[in-house]
Amino acid sequence: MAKPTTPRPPRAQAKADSPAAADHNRPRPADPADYEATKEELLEFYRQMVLIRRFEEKAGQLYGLGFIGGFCHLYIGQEAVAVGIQSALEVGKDSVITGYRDHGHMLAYGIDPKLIMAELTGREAGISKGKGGSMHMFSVEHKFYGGHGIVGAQVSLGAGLGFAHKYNGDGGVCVAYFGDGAANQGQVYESFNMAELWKLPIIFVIENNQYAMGTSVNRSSAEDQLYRRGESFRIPGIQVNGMDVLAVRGATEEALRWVKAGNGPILLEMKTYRYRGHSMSDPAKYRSREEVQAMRDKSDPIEGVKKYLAEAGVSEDDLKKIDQDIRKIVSDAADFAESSPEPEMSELYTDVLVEQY
Ligand SMILES: Cc1ncc(C[n+]2csc(CCOP(=O)(O)OP(=O)(O)O)c2C)c(N)n1
Ligand SMILES: [Mg+2]
Repeated sequence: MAKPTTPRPPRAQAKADSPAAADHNRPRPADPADYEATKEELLEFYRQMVLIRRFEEKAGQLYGLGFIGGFCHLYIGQEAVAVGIQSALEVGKDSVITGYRDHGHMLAYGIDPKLIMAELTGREAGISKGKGGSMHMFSVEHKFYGGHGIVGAQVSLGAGLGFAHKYNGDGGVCVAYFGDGAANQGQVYESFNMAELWKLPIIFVIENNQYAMGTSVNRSSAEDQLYRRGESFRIPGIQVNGMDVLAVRGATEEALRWVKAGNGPILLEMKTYRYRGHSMSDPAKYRSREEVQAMRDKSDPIEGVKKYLAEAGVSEDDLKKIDQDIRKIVSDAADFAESSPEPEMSELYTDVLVEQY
């Protein structure tokens, strides 16, 4: 039986003098090509993705042992997104903002794993003095603006960061990451409107990991092709294989060209997948083990970059050396995070906003 087609109302015509009518001649971003990485760049992508994976595994263990309290959302499976995008940015010039699944983005911005791990264990040496925890980490020095627990809030704040880049004329671009679930939040669209109207230098990145807590994107989204979500604001969108670091980097290059040419925002939908539950307390009963295993087997981003490395003539032994280095970095970070002191009680009264704005 033929699938019933959705009835459509007649098409509206744009008025001749409306901006929409003038849009016909507007340039479009080019279809991005996969990035052509040098051997050194491939090695660096591998190193960073393995660092994120091992760091997150260790964080999961420390959580299980009771060293980490509160919420903890792991990024395992999504590594190619943060690494592919942020390798194209300039740390300290381009700003990054994301949600609560933020450890990977911090690592990809070169922030010291020790300071991140110590933040997770709530220690004074943590990047937010142990007072932010997993979801609320910042490094203004790196222009990494968190770490946000309110779903979608980072998109509006990101538009503000984009505005600041434009206002200050500092040549920076903001990257605002958010999830497939956050993409259904109202403030996202208010931000899209302002960002396009004011031609803000911002790349909106939807990390479509297929689930918002226990709800799959197809169950929650009337339009599940999320790269199209900017269309009614005339923000172009590109759908990207977020499990392939070279595809991610290639799309980021195109997005940066678009934004830096003064065209305003662009939307990248990264099709990706999280291997772990939503947070450490999620038994993930809403999907089958087979589904997760199939993703790991067929699309793992680290295995993917290994194939590129083999083609570039890099041996297994070279990779083992990197693996060992990373294991040491992560275990040193964990030792530091377990052994450094907790904040003084007086710290409870600092960094508290009391002024009125
Ligand atoms: C405004 C708001 N509503 C609801 C929540 C509860 N909540 C936390 S995470 C989440 C799901 C978000 O999913 P998604 O945007 O896909 O991001 P992911 O966790 O997959 O990275 C929800 C509903 C919240 N933190 N903030
Ligand atoms: Mg999601």
